[in-house]
Amino acid sequence: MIPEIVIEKLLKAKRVAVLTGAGISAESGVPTFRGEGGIWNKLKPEELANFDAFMRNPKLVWEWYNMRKNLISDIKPNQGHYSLVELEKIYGSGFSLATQNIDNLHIRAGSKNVFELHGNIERSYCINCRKYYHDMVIDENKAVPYCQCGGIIRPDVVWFGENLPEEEINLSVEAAKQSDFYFSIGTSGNVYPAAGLPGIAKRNGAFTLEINLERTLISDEFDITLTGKSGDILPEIVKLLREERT
Ligand code: BJW
Ligand code: ZN
Repeated sequence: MIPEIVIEKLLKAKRVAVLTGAGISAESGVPTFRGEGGIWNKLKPEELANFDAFMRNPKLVWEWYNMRKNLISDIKPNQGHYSLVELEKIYGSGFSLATQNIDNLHIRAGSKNVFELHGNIERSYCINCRKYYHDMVIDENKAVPYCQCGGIIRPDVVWFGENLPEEEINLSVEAAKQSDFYFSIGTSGNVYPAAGLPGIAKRNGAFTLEINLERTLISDEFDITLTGKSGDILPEIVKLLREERT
């Protein structure tokens, strides 16, 4: 059940900004990091998601990313992703989507104005000469890919202690500040600076809505938290919004 105020605020809104996290892809079959079924209940982030861990054991880290890359290539976006494509059609250039996900599913679903805060698993780069590689096929026997220059190649993702891509985070902060309505979908709110975006939106006057299976560390930043699956709640919101707009 969607509270009436959500649709009222969306009808008035000119600018709608969205933050997504691993939860929006869970219904496509991508495991989340934390919470029920989270990969970090078994694997430790500090052993995989930082540069020192990569340099210590690049083979292990590449195995992890290759495993996830294979998983992602076999799956499809879900109704949550597609509903955000519908919202972009409604709000046009007033819509933007900041995602912490590296799985490319928003782009594959058809979202256009997407800011990838933590990189993209389909890109890699050489840590020596910064040459970029797209959709790199890794030689299973080598396990760790090297550039022509001899440098080691790493996934183009953002690990702990690393800066987020400047343009992406700046545009996401600007979108949060300018938004009339801010959605936070399927993120636990553990990881900054992304987790700070809903608070920025709220302090700048946006109506803020969280969609998650459960309350999170940042639930207090929201006017409303809807508990449930994003793949159920988002299509319902889009349906009600379309009905009211006609
Ligand atoms: C559903 C659902 C369904 C399930 N429907 N919902 C301020 C305070 C404290 C610390 C810091 C701070 N500022 C910076 C830091 C340090 C650090 C940080 O935040 N640490 C905290 C853990 C304490 N941040 C950084 O280091 C960042 N860089 C930075 O700040 O640079 C400046 C700097 C430089 C030098 C030194 C210090 C700072 C970089 C962060 C990079 C995060 N990288 C990762 C890995 C990316 C690559 C990869 O994917 O392999 O990004 S970590 C991992 O967590 C990944 C995710 O994008 C990120 C967030 O996770 P997310 O998306 O929220 O997923 P989950 O699993 O946590 O939650 C899923 C949610 O979905 C759950 O709530 C479920 O309930 C829900 N759910 N199914 C709806 N169907
Ligand atoms: Zn190189």
